[in-house]
Order: sequence, then structure tokens, then C-alpha cells
Amino acid sequence: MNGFRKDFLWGGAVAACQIEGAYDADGRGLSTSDIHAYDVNMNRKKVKERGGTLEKIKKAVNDREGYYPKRFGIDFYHTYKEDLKLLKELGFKAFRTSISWSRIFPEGDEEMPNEKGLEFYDRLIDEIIKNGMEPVITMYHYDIPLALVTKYGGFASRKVVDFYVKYAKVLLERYKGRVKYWIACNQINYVPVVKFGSLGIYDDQTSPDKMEELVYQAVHNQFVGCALVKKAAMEIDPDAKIGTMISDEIYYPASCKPVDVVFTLKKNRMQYFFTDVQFRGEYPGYALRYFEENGIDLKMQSGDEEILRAYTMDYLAISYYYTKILDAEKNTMVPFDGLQNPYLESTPWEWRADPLGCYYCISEYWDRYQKPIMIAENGFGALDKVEEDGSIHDGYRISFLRRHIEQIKEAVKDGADVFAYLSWAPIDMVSSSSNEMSKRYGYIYVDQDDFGNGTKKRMKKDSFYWYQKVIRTNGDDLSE
Ligand code: BGP
Repeated sequence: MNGFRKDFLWGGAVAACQIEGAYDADGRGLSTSDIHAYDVNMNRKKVKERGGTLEKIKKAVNDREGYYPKRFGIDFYHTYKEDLKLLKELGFKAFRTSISWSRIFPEGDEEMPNEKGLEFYDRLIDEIIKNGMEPVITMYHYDIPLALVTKYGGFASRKVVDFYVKYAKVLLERYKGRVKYWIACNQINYVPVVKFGSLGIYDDQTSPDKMEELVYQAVHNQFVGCALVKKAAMEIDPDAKIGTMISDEIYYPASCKPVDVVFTLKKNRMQYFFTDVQFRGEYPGYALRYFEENGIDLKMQSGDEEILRAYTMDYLAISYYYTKILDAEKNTMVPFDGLQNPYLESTPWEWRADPLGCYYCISEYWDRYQKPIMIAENGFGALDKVEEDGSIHDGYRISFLRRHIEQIKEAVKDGADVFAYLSWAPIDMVSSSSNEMSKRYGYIYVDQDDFGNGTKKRMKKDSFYWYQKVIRTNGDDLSE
């Protein structure tokens, strides 16, 4: 294959908790994303997830002074029609967004779903389709209903798995025939870092020495949840495809010292662990050994192993942003503990772009599983400047995207079945990690600052016209 397949899904990806706003509209409940305050003194090079202790969480809920950007997003809840029109003009073939769990089950454990929430996604999904795009829907993107955290302790509880599967079944029934591509959980391997957003585990839920065990227990529960979602999809809508999604965190050895190379292999394997379980249907030996040697005793319920084996995922969604390197002496097995690569350029957030790494990552995953691959996120967060005449010259973003798409094409030429490229994010919105508005990814600029001030006017950047050409030529013309 010399280029992208004819039905290649070009598009972009967003998440409900960063874009929608309207956090209390139409019966929506609070979610984990609503308690992340913007911190003007934050160090961009050391952005950490803010979960906190149970007390801190409760305080944030009642705080009337701090600014919580994800509660407001860019008001997509009300502007989706105009925004989708712009994406249609770009030529989008697909649009990935997520459903806000707490719009459907405000507290997570209600008997019946919130009809008003379901109706919003009826309208949104219909509008996506009306604009000629394939909807790609993430069921759960860092916004578990907050009550499931405070009452049950998030995915560490098996009850929450039941609530999650019930929620997913409601979505599958309701949007059957309209949504083909589902992603069960955003970046399932990223959980040790985003343990609050992704697993709903708070800082003092257990003692520090038991935290790793609790996290992996919750991961196990999430695996079972995803497998049960696949089972439900097979029964409810056999045409639906259930994907698992990882954030690429495959690192390079810092040197060719065999000890660095083997350490890197072992650490990378704990990343493949997630997809090994979800595609091969069983826990690999290296992971079982890691758990045993680190005092991690996972509680499996009877039937779990059969469920994992019987219901594996249909495709792999990857988000790809940067790479890091590993030194056996300086780094530990703690996930994502790595060093910056001196051969790569830094951004203010220390996300070092590595287009060749994109080829490397796709090739590794394709060679390992031969499962269809969707690039579910890839993009360049930057501080954009609006010129006096309203133009925005984001050549750096065009260059980033061009170099990555070229490498994806290289992997395609090798035979990798990449069927979609959904860049993050077509329109500026609140950053997931830093809660800033000024970390911008879009082809479309949104006039809004870190405190939510501004006209919210949408403006096309130079990259808008470039990506439009890329889509029009099915990736043949990438010239800047
Ligand atoms: C991914 C998340 C997204 C997203 C992106 C960029 O890990 O799935 O939600 O926002 O990273 O991250 P950030 O917004 O922190 O720059």
C-alpha cells in the first residue's frame, strides 16, 4: 500500500469534559473533571494531576472562589452546531468526542438514566452524521461521576464496574446503528498517573504502600468492565466495534548498555501489559511476576478470567504525543518515570515531539497484535498568537502534523492497518493536564483566556487550510 486507504477516516478528537461546559445543565451531576481548579502559579514543566484527599475533593465542590475551567469548557454544549459546521468545512470524515457519564447517570448509581442527557447526545450524534462525519465515541474520558468516587471509591469497587457496564449498555441501546466506533475508556494504560480522573481513586483511599496494589486492582476491574462492554455490544449491536485505547508510552533506552536496554524492555512490557490483556485475553507471565515481587495481590472473582478471554477488543486506538528515554540507574519501574531525550526539542510543557517515534510505536503495536489501528489523538499544544488582522500563523503546528502524518504513512507502507487519523484537538479547548486555555491545539482558535474571559469567537488558523488540503488529497499532498 503506497498511501492511505480510500475510506481513511481523517478528522479530530475532543473530550466532553474539556469542551462541553454546561456542567450543571439539564440534570448533569458533578464529575472528577469538575474539581480541577486553574492554578496561575503552576509550573508548566511539572504539571501534576490534581485529585487530592477526600477532604480536598469535598472542599473543591463547595469552593466559590477558585476557577474550574472544565466546568465551562468552550461551551460546546451550546455551540456544537456552529463548531461542527466549521469542521465540515475542513472536510472531516470523522469526529471523536466522549459522552459525559454524569449527564446520563448524574450520581452514577441511579436506577434510570437522565433522559435529558441522552437527548443531548441524540442531537449531537445526529448533527455529526448530518455533517458527513463518522462519530467515534469514547464512553468514558476522565469524568467518572464524582459520587462514584466519594461513595464507592471508584473502579477499586466492583460495584462501580456494574454501574459502568449498565451505563455503557444504555449508550449501546440508544445510539445503536448511529455509532459504529466506540472507545471503552480513554487511555487505559495511563491510569497510574491519572488515577483520580481515570480510576476514581483519591489520594488517601489507602495507605501509600498499598496504593500501587489498589491501582492495579482497579485496572483489573476496568479490564473486566471493558470485556463486559464488548459482550454487551455483541448482543445489542453486532456491527459496533469496541476499541481499547492507550497513550503511547514506549520509551527508548538512554544508551546501548545492555542493562539500559533490558531495563527498557521490562518497563515497556508493563505498558504492553494493558493491550496484552485486552487483545490476548490473559495476564502475561511478566506481569504476574511483577505483581508477586511487588506485593500486589489482585483479587479476581470467579469467572473473570473466562470473561477476559472471551471478550477481547476489536481495534487499538492510540494517542501519540512524545517519547522519553530510560536509564537503568536513574529510573524506576514507576510508570512514566523517564528522562527527556536530548536529541529532541522541548515545548514549554516538556512534551518533546518525535515523529520517528510515531512510526516506531505504530510498528511495535501492529507487529505485536495485527489489530486495526486508529490514531485517536496526536497534536501540538502551543502558545498561539493572534495578529492584529486576526490571522494566526501556526506553522510550527503544521510542521509537527506533517512530520507525524509522514511517519504514519511509512507504517502504512509496511502494511500496518491504520484506518483513522484523529488529531487532537481540532478546536482550542481546556487542557486536560494543566487546565489552561492557553495550551492550544486547534485548527480553530477560540478567543477565551485561562479564566474563561473572552468573546469565544472562533477563528481559523493557518493550519485549518493546510489540514483541509491534506484531507482533500487523502494525505497525498502534505506540503507546507
Ligand atoms: C491526552 C488526553 C486528552 C488531551 C491530550 C492533551 O492524554 O486524552 O484529554 O487533553 O492528552 O493533553 P493536554 O490537554 O494536557 O495537553
